[in-house]
Amino acid sequence: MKLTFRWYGDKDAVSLDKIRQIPVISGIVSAIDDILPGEVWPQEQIEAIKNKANAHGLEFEVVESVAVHEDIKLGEKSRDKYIENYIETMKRLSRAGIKVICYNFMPVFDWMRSNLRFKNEDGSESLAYEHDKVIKFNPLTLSEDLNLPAWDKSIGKERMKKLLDIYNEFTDERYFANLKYFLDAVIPAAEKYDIKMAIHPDDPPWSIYGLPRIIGQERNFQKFLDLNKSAYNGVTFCAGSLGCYKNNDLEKMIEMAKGRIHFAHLRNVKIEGEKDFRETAHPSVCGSLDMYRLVKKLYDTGFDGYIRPDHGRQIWGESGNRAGYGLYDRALGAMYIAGLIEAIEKEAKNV
Ligand code: DNO
Repeated sequence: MKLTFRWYGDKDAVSLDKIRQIPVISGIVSAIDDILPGEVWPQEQIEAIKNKANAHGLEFEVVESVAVHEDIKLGEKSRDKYIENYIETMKRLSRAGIKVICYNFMPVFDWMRSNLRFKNEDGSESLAYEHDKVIKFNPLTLSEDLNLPAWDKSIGKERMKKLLDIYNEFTDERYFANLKYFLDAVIPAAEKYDIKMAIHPDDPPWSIYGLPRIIGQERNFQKFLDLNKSAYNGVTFCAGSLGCYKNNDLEKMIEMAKGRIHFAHLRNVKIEGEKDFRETAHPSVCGSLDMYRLVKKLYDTGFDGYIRPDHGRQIWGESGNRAGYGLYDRALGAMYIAGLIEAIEKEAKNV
């Protein structure tokens, strides 16, 4: 297993100089900043990220994310052109040595929270989700109030309204069919270029504003894996996204996706209601998930891919970073995960 760390490029308050000082981090997970979904990634910009990482003794083998253009999700005629662009980007990424692409198929919004500064008892701050609050937000003006990295801020109000109207007519089946169309087109390219595709679960894995959000509940998990049975059609095992839904049995889901998990995001959440949760520090004792058992299950099922710590709390007065992506708490998370891995590996090998 390789422990990695997300880096948001030159504008990231968490610089590569800092990341390289976290022990046992082998590489960064990154993407070209500010590129619009659907555009072909310029080779020089891909190489530039790689060169910067390498100059700091870090690898660049995982991209998070290559965004899927909305027309592909909608199943518009223009999707073929965007799929072609996607495949060209994959080809260029493979030239730079990229092994895994993390992407998602969430309509319109990426991940969602209701509070970016939930005050914990110890004075730290967490990202939190309360469903009643989220559904009261006006989705048309949401990105003015909430600044979540990964949201496409180029969608104006009018387009947003249109999208919401169109998606409200969608059934999950139709959305699955559009995902299958995308997978059947890109997975042969993934095989050719030896790049593993790792879909990120919807976060949280339930519908909001009537949008189809189909990835992340156990009942749909096998269905996703069966859409295209290539081992290159895999998942990002995001413990926090999957773990905030109380009906998910995470260890069972690891078993289901054996050999198809190409990337893991490990973080803990505290489930506080049917559809309410708060992000916590990484250790098991802090949240609802047993992180030891998850890492152990990953190890026992032969997972040998990339892991990264996920969102951190805001601690020690850190400021100026993207929501969830400060340095301190993620570095603590990385060390905790590194400890779990060392113990599990040594115990298994009896050393
Ligand atoms: C949130 C991230 C997501 C993720 C994308 C992958 O912190 O985990 O934004 O990068 O959904 O496409």
